[in-house]
Amino acid sequence: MTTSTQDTRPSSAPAAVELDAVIIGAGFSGMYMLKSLRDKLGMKVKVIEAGNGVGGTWYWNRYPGARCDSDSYIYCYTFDKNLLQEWEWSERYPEQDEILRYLEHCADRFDLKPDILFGKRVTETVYDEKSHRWTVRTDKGDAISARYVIAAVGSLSTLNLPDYKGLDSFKGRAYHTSRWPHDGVDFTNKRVGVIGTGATAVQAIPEISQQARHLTVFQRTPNFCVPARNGKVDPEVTKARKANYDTIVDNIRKSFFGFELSFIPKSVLETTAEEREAEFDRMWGDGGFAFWLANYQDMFFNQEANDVIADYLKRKIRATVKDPEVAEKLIPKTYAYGTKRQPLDTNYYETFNKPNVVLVDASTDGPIEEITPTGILAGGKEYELDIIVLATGFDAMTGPLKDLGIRGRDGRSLAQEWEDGPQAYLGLMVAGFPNLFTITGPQSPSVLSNMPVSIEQHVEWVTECIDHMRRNKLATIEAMPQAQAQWAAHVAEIVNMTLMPGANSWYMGANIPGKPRRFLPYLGLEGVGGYRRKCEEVAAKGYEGFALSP
Ligand code: NA7
Repeated sequence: MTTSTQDTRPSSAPAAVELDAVIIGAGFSGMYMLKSLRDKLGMKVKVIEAGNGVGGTWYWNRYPGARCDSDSYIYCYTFDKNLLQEWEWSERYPEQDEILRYLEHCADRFDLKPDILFGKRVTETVYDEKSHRWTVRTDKGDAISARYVIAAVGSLSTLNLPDYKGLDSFKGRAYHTSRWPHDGVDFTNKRVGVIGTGATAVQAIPEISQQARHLTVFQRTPNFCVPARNGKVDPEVTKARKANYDTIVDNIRKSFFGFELSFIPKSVLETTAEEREAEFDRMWGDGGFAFWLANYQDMFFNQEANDVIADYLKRKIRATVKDPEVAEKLIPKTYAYGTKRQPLDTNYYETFNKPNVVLVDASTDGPIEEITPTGILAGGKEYELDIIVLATGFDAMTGPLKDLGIRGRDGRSLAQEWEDGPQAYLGLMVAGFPNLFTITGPQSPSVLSNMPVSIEQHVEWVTECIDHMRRNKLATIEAMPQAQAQWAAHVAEIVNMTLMPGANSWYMGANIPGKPRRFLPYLGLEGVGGYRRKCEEVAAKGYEGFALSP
């Protein structure tokens, strides 16, 4: 590879470096995409990465308590059998720094770093119809021309920074959880405010409360939390898993959500109180996503069934939180269980029993009105703070793609095309944007699955597709508008059979003011397994629904 990474010419008109493909992002997906295109297909490829290291999500999200909510033995690459055997995870759920170490190890093992341009943010991604090539420009003045662009930018990487009045006037320190200082934050003796109670805050709050002098939690919507039950994994279990990895990998690929989990195949309404209580106790005791993703099969479809399951969780909150008023504030009342992302907790509810922790709930105490030089004003009361932690989440799924300045045929902007919500055939390609692939993009299972499973599936599908193009001397592949519209209708039809649209979740785009209310990922009736089969069928039928041109 000879591409210069040090182009110092002015950003106005640099001569574009010619490559076969550009990958944007060096997280789980971008790293595997690079390995596949470069090593399997022998293509000239570079990755452009905004961070100064690999890791994506795990490079940026360094807040206290940051760890994965998927079990470590399946939160990893599965394409390399030796790697699966050799790597040892220290706990059931890997912590941020351990996952980052793993990804660093993979980058070195597969010699990826020489082909990654670090510390450069993509500002423009523009298609030229005459040459059938894309030009990708960065904030550092690079210009790369390539036949293919693969956006591997992650689904949760564009942060949601609420536009609070007075945020700039705050005299203490304020940090968003996904832009955490690399040398950490010292909370000793500090009065800390955490805004948000999503999956991130649920991990961070118990950790911060151990160090801070005082912690105020500003909650807009409470969540149903389930214990993670992290800890060391029995070495015998690990040994058995390693001996059985082929079957495990096959299982998760064919599964509903990319885990070794499946729904209980009956209605909760057909059970006796004793029977279901025993099942709930079992799932609660196991910890992890089982309560959410392997509960009774009607949980996502039937409000009455959902109420029965939610009641168990409400009882758990009331039994754990000593102050009944605080417990009531922590109990969700406005949406069905499971329709917002399930946070996994370690002592989250117990934290509210601590004398140094206060909960300020938007609906009962009043919402945040503004940030003052000395704290947060909410419900007419000022809470004095030294540090504010914004655990306010992301402009999920579409945000990272809209940030790339993508312009396709006729100069059409992807951001404008998606003004009323995203449309993408199979969540992989968008009509009018030839040779541009989106790994775990909107309208694919993506965030509704164990991410590495969906990432590997997309990377492998894209690699095969590009291989097909090259072998058949084809210049462009592009989603057909009709196939795309049918897919969007299918995505909507399925989700409308569930309770999911009723929640103000980031899945629905409801966390971002002005964002259209659309369900962003794809919840297939047969999960990631069925979706994988569909993608394979499309390819086997000569890329049905795509236009391929010589
Ligand atoms: P989430 O799940 O979007 O949580 C963000 C939290 O911040 C949530 O409680 C929000 O309340 C709250 N929030 C967002 N904007 C505001 C404003 N303007 N005022 C007050 N409160 C606000 O993000 P996370 O980082 O926790 O998790 C994201 C995903 O990362 C997670 O699901 C995993 O997949 C990994 P809301 O519920 O919207 O009312």
